[in-house]
Amino acid sequence: MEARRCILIGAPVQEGAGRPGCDMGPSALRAAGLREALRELGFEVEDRGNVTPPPPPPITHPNPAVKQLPEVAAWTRALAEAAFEASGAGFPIFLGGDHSLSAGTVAGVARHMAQEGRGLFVLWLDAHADFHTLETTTSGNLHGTPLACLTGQPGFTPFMPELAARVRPENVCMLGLRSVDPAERIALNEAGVTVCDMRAVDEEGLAPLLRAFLKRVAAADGVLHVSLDVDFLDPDIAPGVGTTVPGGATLREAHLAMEILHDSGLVRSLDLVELNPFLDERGRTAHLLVDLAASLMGRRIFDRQTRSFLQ
Ligand code: NNH
Ligand code: MN
Ligand code: MN
Ligand code: MN
Repeated sequence: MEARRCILIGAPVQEGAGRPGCDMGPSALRAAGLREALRELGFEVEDRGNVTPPPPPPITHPNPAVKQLPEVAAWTRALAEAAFEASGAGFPIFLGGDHSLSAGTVAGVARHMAQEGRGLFVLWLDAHADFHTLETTTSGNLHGTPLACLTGQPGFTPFMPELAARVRPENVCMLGLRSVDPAERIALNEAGVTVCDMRAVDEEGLAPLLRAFLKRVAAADGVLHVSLDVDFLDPDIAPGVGTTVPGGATLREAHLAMEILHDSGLVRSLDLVELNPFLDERGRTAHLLVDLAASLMGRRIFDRQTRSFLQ
């Protein structure tokens, strides 16, 4: 991969969320200056525009709660292909769109990394676990299912596209968790995912929790995909999301996570998901996401290694 090339891929998916508006996410992130922020950091930026899904396949699921499965399946197929291609050409940033899109993006990145013989690890920054299967979801909103799909939990075949590469549950770390449904609790007790809920963040601090996970990624010679759900952040600083949960990450916790991730050198791809510009306040949440992406890609005030201010 060309280390200094960022590839922007718009994924205006809203069929997985409970309320409309996430389809405007990619536009809002562009309007908030994502491309310019990355250029300032010295990246070449290639914006591939928005992905268009194929026609939805004629599928229905026995769980009557499930909403818009054909549409989400179509998005997943298209995004897995786009992500596979982009991860061979640079550092892809996927502009959501609701979180159901990650079933496609992460699968595509995992397929590329498998070809390179690198195991893919995933950091899931989210208030929610997104660990429902098609059988267990009660809201029927498929943005509550992508992590279960990606890690090969039962029942997604033959409804969702067959994934070329799965992510091992042991390679997943959830950070920021504070809303987990009963069926997700049961599944997570079996799965072997690393869980850092907000209590762990409060008591132990975000930095040591994240560093422990990054140490495992490095020890396995793995690479990392970061999936950032807006509701990871506290709603006081990030109102532009449909599923606010109080008690989220602060501004500095979120930036610190991004700065530590940058310094690790392990991150190869990023999802920015669940931004709903219809619910935002004058672009505030979109700007915050751009700033967080910039921190992840290397923006800082003072370089601690060289003890100097960067130009
Ligand atoms: N667990 C809930 C559900 O399945 C909420 C999922 N909503 C999210 N996930 N925003 O990140 O409906
Ligand atoms: Mn590569
Ligand atoms: Mn989510
Ligand atoms: Mn969430």
